[in-house]
Amino acid sequence: MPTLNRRTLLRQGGAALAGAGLVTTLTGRVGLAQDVVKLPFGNGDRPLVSYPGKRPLLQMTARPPQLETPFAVFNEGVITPNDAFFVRYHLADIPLSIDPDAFRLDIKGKVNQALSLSLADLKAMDPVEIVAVNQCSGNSRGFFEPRVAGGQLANGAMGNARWKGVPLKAVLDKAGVQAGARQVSFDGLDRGVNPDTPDFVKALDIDHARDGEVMLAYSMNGEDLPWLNGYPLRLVVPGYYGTYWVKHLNEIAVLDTVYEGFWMKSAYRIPANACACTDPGQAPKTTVPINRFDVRSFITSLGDGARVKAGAETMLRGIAFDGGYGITDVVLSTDGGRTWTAAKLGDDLGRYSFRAWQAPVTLPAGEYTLMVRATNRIGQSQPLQPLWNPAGYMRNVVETVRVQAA
Ligand SMILES: Nc1nc2c(c(=O)[nH]1)N[C@H]1C(S)=C(S)[C@@H](COP(=O)(O)O)O[C@H]1N2
Ligand SMILES: [Mo]
Repeated sequence: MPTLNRRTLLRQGGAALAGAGLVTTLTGRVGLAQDVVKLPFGNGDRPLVSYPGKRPLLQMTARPPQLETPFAVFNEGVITPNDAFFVRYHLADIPLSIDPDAFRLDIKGKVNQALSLSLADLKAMDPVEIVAVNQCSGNSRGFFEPRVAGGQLANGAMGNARWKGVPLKAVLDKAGVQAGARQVSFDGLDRGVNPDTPDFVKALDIDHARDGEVMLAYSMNGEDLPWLNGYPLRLVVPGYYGTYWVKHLNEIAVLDTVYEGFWMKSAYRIPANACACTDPGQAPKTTVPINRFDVRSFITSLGDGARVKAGAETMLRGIAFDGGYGITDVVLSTDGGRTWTAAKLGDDLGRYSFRAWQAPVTLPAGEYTLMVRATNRIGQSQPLQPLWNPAGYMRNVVETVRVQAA
């Protein structure tokens, strides 16, 4: 339904600065929900709502905006269009206007020279580009059995884009990291409405922060970052869950301690074991911060319940990705996992990107359980039975699509 609060919020945010000219605001209306998508789990009704800069997406919450990409988008190509890219926020006080000329990224803490960099300063540095998947830790959480608390997402809290910006390392080197540095923390312009809500701040170990791949991105698929994806600057942490990809990034601090804020110490932690799992219903004894993606693959060309022409060749298509080792194999089963055949991989856009795959199948009349399973360069693959953890993170069971050939 129309989100009255949200619309008023947008109007006020825009009106306060209308005419200022130099200020970029989140303008446009939140569209009326035209349709409702039914996700295949309890309480799965999601209105399709269009936000500024976005085509209609599945709205999980309005305050803050949390939007999921309709799954059919992933069959259109391996790059997710900016207007279809999912949106996730924790805190309701998101920035509604930013002056790109006045915007500064501050770098402080255990550095020789604190810096305050403008967008122009950042854009004057040597740019780098990388194609990388951003995926929420809780992507697919709605499929957990037994159910778990948290955003009930289907498989659309992921996307793949070409990010452009400067290596975080280059900026840290400019500031001069001091001996004894252990972590780097990242904060953006959003806040909680209630002052007691912990600010969304994330941290990376110093070696990770300086690996040359972690990026301060100002562009996505050749355009400015969409507002709701972190305009004007966000962290890109290739191969790592989206929680680290801090949006509207304006403050970086080099620390000689391990950062202990809520979003690192209490939230976004996984069981400290090889499967990141527990017995259903059990809490883990020890936890570590969530980190790299596990391996996933999807059939995108057919949805559950689809019909194909019996006896004719059907080209099955889909995507696969992992935490950055690179997908080496995708196999497909049409008999519920008894036998598997290799799919053909599409163009390699780099080890952090979605990798397209395709496989021709010819199915005599009948019902079929299609399954897809990917393996990466270090031999990691996907479990045939779903793994469970209380936060509903890292789902990567082999996906199943039931189809009928007639
Ligand atoms: N400033 C800020 N950055 C943030 C968050 C947030 O709440 N605030 N959420 C994180 C989480 S959990 C995810 S999954 C990604 C989602 O990125 P997107 O909204 O661009 O798709 O943003 C991350 N960056
Ligand atoms: Mo997330």
